[in-house]
Amino acid sequence: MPRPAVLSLALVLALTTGAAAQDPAYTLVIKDHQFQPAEIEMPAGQKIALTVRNNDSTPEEFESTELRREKVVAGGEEITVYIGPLKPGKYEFFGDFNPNTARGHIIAK
Ligand SMILES: [Cu+2]
Repeated sequence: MPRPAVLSLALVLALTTGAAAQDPAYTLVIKDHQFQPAEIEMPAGQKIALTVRNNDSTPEEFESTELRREKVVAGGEEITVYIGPLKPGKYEFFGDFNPNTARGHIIAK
């Protein structure tokens, strides 16, 4: 019966083309309303899982106009943001609740 084989192939394709555990993973930490590190280098042309951990007690919002991402991370919590695949270049991000101090950028190469 061909039907089960077709279904399992479709499942394998779904698992390998989505955001998966093998995506390169990076972590940003927020402390004292600043991002650490303030500069992250990432491979261009790949989907990236970026975890943003907030070690402050107050909420922050990870935001990037260039990456078109905006996500609140509560105090003491963490979020994961999927970005890319990116073209080589520099992408600014900031904390929308503390935009004067919480700033950084991604370098994709
Ligand atoms: Cu915002």
